[in-house]
Amino acid sequence: MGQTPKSMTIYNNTPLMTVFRSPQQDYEHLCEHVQIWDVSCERQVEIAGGDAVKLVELITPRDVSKCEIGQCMYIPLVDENGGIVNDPILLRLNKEHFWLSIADSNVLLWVKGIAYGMGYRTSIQDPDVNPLAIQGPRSDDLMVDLLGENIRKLPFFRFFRKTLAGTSFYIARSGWSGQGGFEIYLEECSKGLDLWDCIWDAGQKYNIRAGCPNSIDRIERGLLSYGNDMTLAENPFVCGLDRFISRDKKAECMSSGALSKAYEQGTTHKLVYLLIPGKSLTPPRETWRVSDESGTTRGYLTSMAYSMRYGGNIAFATVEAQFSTPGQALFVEIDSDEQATATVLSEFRD
Ligand code: THG
Repeated sequence: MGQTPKSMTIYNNTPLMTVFRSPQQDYEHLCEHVQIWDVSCERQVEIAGGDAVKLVELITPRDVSKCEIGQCMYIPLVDENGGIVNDPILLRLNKEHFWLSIADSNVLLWVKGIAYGMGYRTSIQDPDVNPLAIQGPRSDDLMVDLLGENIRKLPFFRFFRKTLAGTSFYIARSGWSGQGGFEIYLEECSKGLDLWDCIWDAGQKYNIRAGCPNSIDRIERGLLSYGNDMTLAENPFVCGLDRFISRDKKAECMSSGALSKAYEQGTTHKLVYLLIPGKSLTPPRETWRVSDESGTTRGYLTSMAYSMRYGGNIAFATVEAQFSTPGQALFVEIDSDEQATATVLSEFRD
């Protein structure tokens, strides 16, 4: 049971719904009630074995030794040149057993190749795990009804094991929205429909709807989308991910040389948060140029949505660093004969 989506995309070779009613209607419902999202496209890359810690430390500039069993950690993966490979959530299931819950790029083969090349003792697989997100302000009430009062005490980015609808799973307080909620990592795929129906029925009293990551909500919340707001061509300093780079990390990391250099040199570009006041603009099919007063190209939009809260279109854009100061006026080239004025609200998360 549920509703029919209006549009979808493909993410990690898996369908992902993008709109159910309209971005605005989906957003309003998400901010007030509770939604159930099929986010099985968030594939898991399982890393286990004696060298699992070494391998995870090698591929991220974050200090993974601080990650406890039962904890999630947002760990940008960075290559030897400083480029961002993916931005997964790491789940530490056990001392030498991890899942990387990945964004849309091929991490499995990247990690397998590195482990083989390094001669590490690891087992790396794509387990049949399908995440399901429960998001929105009534998520806690709904999950308390289903799993008991102690779920309320689950801290952000922690998980524990629970059973529902005849299947056991990890449930974490996480999710790709600004409205709070949980993610269930379903391992028994055959139990998926029963689990969905069980949550759906209990959710009726909270006005539950089927939903999906919402563009307005995620841009307002400042959640970056891999492949759009950051790619292999950007390093974490460009994208405001500085706080996920440990400067005192003890373990070997393949990006540390490139990132130290990038830090000293400073970046030529910065990801910024832009406000484009006025009417709701249709998100571009092709990349929209960002220019200065003279019409010279200074960067590109990477994501955009219309936000009632901001009374205009909010966007991420990668622009030349000297144009990234808050208050900077810029122009978005919508068409050869149409321009919109824009203002830099802030450097992303700086
Ligand atoms: N959940 C799961 N897997 C995922 C995503 C998810 N894989 C793909 C994609 N989303 C990965 N990207 C992100 C980006 C941001 C966050 C989570 C996944 C996030 N960030 C918090 C923030 O920015 O406020 C907290 C980051 C922190 O401070 O540690 O939640 O959503 N399973």
